[in-house]
Amino acid sequence: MKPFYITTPIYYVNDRPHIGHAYSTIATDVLTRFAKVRGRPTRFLTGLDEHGLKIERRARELGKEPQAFVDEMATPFQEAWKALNCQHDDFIRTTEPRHKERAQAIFQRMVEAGDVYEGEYEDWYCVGCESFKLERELLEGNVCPDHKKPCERIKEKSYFFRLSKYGPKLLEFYEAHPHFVAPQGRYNEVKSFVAEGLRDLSISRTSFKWGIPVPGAPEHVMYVWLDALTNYVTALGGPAEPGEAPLYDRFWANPESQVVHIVGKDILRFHAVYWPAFLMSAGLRLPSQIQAHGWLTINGEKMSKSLGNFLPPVPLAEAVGVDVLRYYLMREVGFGYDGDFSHKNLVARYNGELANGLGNLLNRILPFVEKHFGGVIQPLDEPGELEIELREAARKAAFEANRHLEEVLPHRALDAIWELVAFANRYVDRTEPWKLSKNGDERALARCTTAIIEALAAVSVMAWPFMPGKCDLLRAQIGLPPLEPEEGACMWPFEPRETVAGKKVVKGEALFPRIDAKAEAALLEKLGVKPAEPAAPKDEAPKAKLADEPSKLAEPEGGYITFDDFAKVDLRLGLVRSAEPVPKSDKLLRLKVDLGEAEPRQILAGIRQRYAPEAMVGRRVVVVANLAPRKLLGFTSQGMVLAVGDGDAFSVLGVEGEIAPGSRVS
Ligand code: ME8
Repeated sequence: MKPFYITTPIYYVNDRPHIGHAYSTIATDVLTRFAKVRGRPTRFLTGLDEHGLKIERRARELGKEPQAFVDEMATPFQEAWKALNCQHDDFIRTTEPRHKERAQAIFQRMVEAGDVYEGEYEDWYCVGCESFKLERELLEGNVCPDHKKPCERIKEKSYFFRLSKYGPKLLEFYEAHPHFVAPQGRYNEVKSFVAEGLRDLSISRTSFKWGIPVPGAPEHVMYVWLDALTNYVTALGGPAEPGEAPLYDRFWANPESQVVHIVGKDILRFHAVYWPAFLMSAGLRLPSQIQAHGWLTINGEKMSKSLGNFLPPVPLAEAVGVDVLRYYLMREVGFGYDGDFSHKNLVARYNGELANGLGNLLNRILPFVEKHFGGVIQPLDEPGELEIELREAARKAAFEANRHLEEVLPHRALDAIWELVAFANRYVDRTEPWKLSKNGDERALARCTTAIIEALAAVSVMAWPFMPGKCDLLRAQIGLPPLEPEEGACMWPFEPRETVAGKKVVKGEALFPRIDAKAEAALLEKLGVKPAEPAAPKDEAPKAKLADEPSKLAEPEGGYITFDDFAKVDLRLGLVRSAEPVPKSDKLLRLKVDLGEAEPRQILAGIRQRYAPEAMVGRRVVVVANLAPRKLLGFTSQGMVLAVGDGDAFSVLGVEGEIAPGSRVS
């Protein structure tokens, strides 16, 4: 099986870890665990970027020596990943000797390739980005558009890397590797940046000391991005000759190894342009893929210290549960797109998908196994039509979730898994085990309970990369051991199913106890989230019910409608199955929406400016189902998706929880 080497960015230690860092690290952990379940040899690297002007200045501001400062700051990161159950195999710090020596070796290889020359630099530099900036990239007053702070004018002696020479080679490489960067939209941005022509890059600094000395020229320190990027190779013991560094041989030099860098969109250029060029120059292999994810806002706002919404992940995980936080982050945010962390949505998803969806499925079925079969799961030798359908749904979920995880779309994998959960809950509604129990129909009850437990077993494996702790608890309740992936053994539940017959269920505590309004208020208070504004101040609330005093309300513009008028509008819940842009339109998306009918409907929605197609898939939306079809840009739209707002404050109307597609909205 192909080895899998995956990395997070190495984070700057000028501040403590926040939820954005946690998002990258959790995604990386999920993908590693998935590869493990598939039986692949894996290696997960994270670490810290400890050099550079930004860190040096921060240390000095605090009156500390840089080394003492970075040593102190490393601990909260290490503790955070442990608390979030992110099991990295290595944690590299760029101040470690093992990194410094090999980073210098890479620099030396670039020199030997004839790609480094001495010169003098004069340009704008943003310390926040640790990057030189083109004048045309800056806002008025030479302000960095990302950090909103003025750049510094820097003039100093420097070594330069002949980046310009690598432009054509990079373009050729991109052409030959159409999936090198995901998502595609960002890949296109990278390609145009390179196609516009690259300038040589300054790769050393002489005006400060906090960095790795350039080999043979100790008055220079290596540019912090060159230093940092090489961590992906140095942590494996590379560059090295075959046989010298086994990890490097297995995970980097080996052309079979799949090397994936998970990064935020802010640092894509460094990974997709500079890093491959450095590697080409040093004669080393290139990564297989750079996966750029989007940016998280917090309750709709940019995260920043001044807004007081800098969200550290550990207290949050302690309050809501590690697995719940992991699940929420991976489900809520479409990988590759910007997303919002909202405490309210977290609770809503928890109640809808975890408590009512998965937890409830388990609770609905175990008591019957205990009551009728002494807790022993019965064989399912003669599945009926409904059981065959449920098994088919599980098989489909396994294939889809696998495909989405291979394509690094964890949110879509969760959609596929939770469709199985919803399907299994519907199966329970249809088979009505409580009636079978009352009537003493034990044959049918055995079929029903085992069919559900089989589905739960499949979910416990597929959801394990996201929620390892909860999935092991779930497995314990259905008599299965904790999941312990082994190299070489694929455990993904494609086929055959895990044998559950003969195992004994052990009903334990509820996996996901519901959070009611009171508990939610307490949780939000504990997390310091302001309660939502009340709809209207008490003394302005209408004193009597609408039916008692209709005349006191101003009649709406256009007059009242009767209930019968309203009932003419057939509002339905629709589940978006697919979404794609409509060619020649910057407004429209073409959706396939499941309304519980034989075929999903095609609906055109003017939401493209606010929603990426990926972000729509799996959403439950409100659809006007009996609107006369109409043609738009050559496509027939068979309904309308409801939305509210305009500009940035715009949202399609959604529905929480696993309500079945086609349900009437009333
Ligand atoms: O850039 N939403 O380190 P860094 C989502 N040291 N992800 C976020 C985020 C947010 N609001 N904020 C941060 C560096 N991230 C360099 C990297 S790699 C060789 C060197 C995540 O501490 C995201 O992954 O500024 C982003 O790319 C990374 O943290 C930046 O971390």
